[in-house]
Amino acid sequence: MLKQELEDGQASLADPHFRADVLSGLEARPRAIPARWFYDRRGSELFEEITRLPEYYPTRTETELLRQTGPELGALAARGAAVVEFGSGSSVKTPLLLRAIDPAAYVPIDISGDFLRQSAAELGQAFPGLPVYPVEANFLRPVPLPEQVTGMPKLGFFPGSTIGNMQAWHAVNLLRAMREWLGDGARLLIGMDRVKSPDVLVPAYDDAQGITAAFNLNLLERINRELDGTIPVEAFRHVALWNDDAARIEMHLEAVRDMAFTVEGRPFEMAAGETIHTENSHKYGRNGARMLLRAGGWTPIREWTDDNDWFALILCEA
Ligand code: AVJ
Repeated sequence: MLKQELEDGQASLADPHFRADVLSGLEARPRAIPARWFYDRRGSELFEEITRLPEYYPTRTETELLRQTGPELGALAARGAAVVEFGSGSSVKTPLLLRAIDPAAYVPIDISGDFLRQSAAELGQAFPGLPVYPVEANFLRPVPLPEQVTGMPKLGFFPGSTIGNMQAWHAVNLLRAMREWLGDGARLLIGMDRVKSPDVLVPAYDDAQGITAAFNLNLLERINRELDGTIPVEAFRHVALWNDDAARIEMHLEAVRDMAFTVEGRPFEMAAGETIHTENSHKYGRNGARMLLRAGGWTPIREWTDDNDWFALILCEA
């Protein structure tokens, strides 16, 4: 709360993790800054806009899958389950799941307290009888679940292909950690984006309206705002490319001219054509997805995809 207020004012109280990631990321070769720093207030708004773009198929495809599979999911879910969502919840997908499952409790876990409280309050209104226990935590570290849900069977919900942001080793660690927190007998419903033609993938990350470019460039604005940076944002170009060897979309920010700037007083130089790597979005084929889940300690038991096989919703068992 305090930090948010300061972000809106003139003062800057930088998140020490943001500061460390940016400074070490700009010093590294190749330069790289983790994708999680996209999501300040402006970045979250731009991401919302991305999800409505004609080229960005994942959100609408996954939402439609949830709509279609709701009744079947309801039949598969344990009675009296607690739904544990990794991320603070989407205003569209989460209600679809909750309506289908009719759970005994809902536990959203998110790093951003602001978003968490807001979406928890909205869900509480839409589902008056449902106990909501928000947990403000980074789910990349051990998460203590609220004691109110101790005896309940757990259904983890990890939509949006967020797992795609992680390298495979990191994704496996996270899946194993989720299995630990949710316990024996738990289930996990996860959304994973499929490998497909670069003709579909690249425009999804480089849209005609330039919203994804603005989302990427906002990271530089955020650095200037919060870390007292002097980065010439207009001298950077958004780049989205398909890396076939790594089966991922990569986003980069490319310097279009030689430049020098400072961040928190530290000097940096970049030559024309040099890039900062800002995001990986891994895509998985049918077998690769199942292998990743198994490596993470989960057994896939049911899978739903759209007619194009562009996106998969996979239900797993611990
Ligand atoms: C939120 C990580 C799933 O990788 O598709 C969208 C983020 N980046 N456009 C994705 C994103 C650029 C998104 N995830």
